[in-house]
Amino acid sequence: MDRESYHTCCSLVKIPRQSYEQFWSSHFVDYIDRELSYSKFFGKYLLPNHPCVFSKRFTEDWRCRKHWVTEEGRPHFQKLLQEFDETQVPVANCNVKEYNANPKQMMPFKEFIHYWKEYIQNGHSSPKGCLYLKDWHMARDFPEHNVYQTPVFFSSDWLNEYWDALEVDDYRFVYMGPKGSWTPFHADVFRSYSWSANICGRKKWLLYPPGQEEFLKDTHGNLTYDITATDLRDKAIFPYFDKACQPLEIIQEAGEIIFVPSGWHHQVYNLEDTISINHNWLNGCNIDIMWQFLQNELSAVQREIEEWRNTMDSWHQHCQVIMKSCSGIDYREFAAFLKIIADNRTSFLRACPSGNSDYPRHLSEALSALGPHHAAFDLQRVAHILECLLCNDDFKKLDHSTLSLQPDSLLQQIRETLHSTRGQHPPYPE
Ligand SMILES: O=C(O)CCC(=O)C(=O)O
Ligand SMILES: [Fe+2]
Repeated sequence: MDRESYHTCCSLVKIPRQSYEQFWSSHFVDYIDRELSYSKFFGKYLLPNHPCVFSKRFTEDWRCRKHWVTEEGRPHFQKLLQEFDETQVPVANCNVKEYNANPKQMMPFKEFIHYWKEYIQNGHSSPKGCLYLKDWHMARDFPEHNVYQTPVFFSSDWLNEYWDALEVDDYRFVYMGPKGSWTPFHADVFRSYSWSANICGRKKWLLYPPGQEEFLKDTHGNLTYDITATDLRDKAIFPYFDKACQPLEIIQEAGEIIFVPSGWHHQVYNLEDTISINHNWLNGCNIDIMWQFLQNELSAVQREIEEWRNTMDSWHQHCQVIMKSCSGIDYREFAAFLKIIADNRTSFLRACPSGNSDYPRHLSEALSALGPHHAAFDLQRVAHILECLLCNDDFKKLDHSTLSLQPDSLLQQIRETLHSTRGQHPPYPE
């Protein structure tokens, strides 16, 4: 990120995002077919939270685009079997609905491929239903494979940076599904962004901008499972459906990458036998959306167990436990997450320009490629969210003794870092 973009972005991030109605009336989804600077992507799509599609030239040199695909552009079952054979992979059944998702089971990769071949031979049908290999942590299971590179546009990725640091999880996935497999209506984990690249095959995406989901809930407040279901038109079940806008429909071809913005609900169909790489990610541009999501999740839990509020001393802690089990994160972990992101940028800025830092090579490469202005932007954003946390009544009520650094000390540390390294980046615009 250059000096000028840093200034623009720091100013832009302070004003509310443009309403999506304006986006609707003025935009088709941009198709990016030429070189695009990171700063342009940042200012035009990331910050405003608008979708776009990158052409296949952005995945042309990925190894999986050659190795996993036949000359005819179909999944190369033989090569895939050689690589992954007995590996256990998660497989969903698209024909079975369980709590607004499809139940998954683990099976050997070769069993899934055997099923897929039979499914094709049988005219894309099977008594077993339509199985979809999804959310497979292939990059984590096979770190030496290096079959694709995350494009620089998506490299400011706090979510995977944090989970990599804990060494327990990540949000980098491979999806493989026959024609007809699909993913029900949802928004992504913690309201993160996603990017998704088709290695082969085609997908149809139906996207709704944030806020529209309120019209797509039934009388009990449950989100529809299938946005094309006929019962949406039944006013007794979905009273607000007629207020919803038409979804944005995007057909994604082989090799193309779609950028799915934060909090946009979507439903996805494989129009052909399709393999894709999908990452969930978030950063300084949508961390406010994640923070809003966490507050909404906590409010929902609080409403649910409101009747016990005055009878339990540990009611607030209890709400956090429930929130963590339902949403995967609580306020304490959110603060720990912000600390790791801040610490990495602090040591990066303090080590600049000599560049000696002791975090993993790919992280140091990503921070160096994005540069000191970006690290400063990130620190400003962490500081802003810490200020919000410190003012939050629910956060104040929690026991902070287990945090390795108190949020107010972290905030102070960030301010000092930004001050002492200001030679590397201009001051934050007032
Ligand atoms: O490709 C799919 O089936 C779903 C992908 C998705 O939901 C995502 O990348 O966010
Ligand atoms: Fe998604």
